[in-house]
Amino acid sequence: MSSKPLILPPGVAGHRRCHLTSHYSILPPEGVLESRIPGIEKTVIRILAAPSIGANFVQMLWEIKPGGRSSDLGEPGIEAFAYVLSGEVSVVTDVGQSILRAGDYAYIAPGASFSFENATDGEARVVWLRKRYQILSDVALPASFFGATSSVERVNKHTSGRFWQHLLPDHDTSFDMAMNILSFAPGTYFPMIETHIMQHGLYMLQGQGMYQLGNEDWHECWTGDFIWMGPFCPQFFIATGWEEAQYLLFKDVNRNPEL
Ligand code: UGY
Ligand code: MN
Repeated sequence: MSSKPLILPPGVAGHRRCHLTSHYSILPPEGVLESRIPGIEKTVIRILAAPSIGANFVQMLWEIKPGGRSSDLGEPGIEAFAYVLSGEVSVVTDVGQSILRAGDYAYIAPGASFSFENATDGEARVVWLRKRYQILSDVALPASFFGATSSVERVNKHTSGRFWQHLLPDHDTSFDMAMNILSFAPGTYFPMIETHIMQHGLYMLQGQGMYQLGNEDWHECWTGDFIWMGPFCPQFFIATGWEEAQYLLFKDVNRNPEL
């Protein structure tokens, strides 16, 4: 029998990883305790970002148990996005019903209805995001739709080994948010430290890496971690580990900053 040691990533640096500042947060999943929300049944809810920490959106993780379901979660003026991490969930919106599996998603237009049900005998895990839609007086509201990551093109924009998938229409100003999947081959990194007014809600889908957040803080992160980045938070990522790192990234876009 081989005596080769089994190497169990992901941690190569730090293990006290939870961190909250006024500019960003990093939340490893094990520390995010359960919430309850009226209208959602048989579902463990972990709230990851909310206006109370400075975010201009709400993001949460749902662990929907067999038989878990919701009433209509639509709210006037609020748009939403659901991304399935694992399992299978039936979703009903104003544009119909769909069975969503890992990598499938739904955009729910401002004010539109949304409800879900897990009719399987396994757990379904869903990332859920809500945001107050910023109306443009001369532009029609976007419409709800269902999508699948597997049919969204992977685009390489500049440095090699890094890819974007735009889950919502890119360069369509009726949308005031972007939801992108960013992928990084091991060892690849941003070409610059980003600083931008747009906020981020980042959910690590796969792999691991080192994130610079703020002026000089480095945080190791891996699958299942959540990061909120506030306006102008300096940010830089390098993928470590042996597999492609991937994260789902919310970004508020396409609007003139309010005065
Ligand atoms: O599009 C972005 O802002 C992206 N490159 N930022 C990030 O991944 N932190
Ligand atoms: Mn960014």
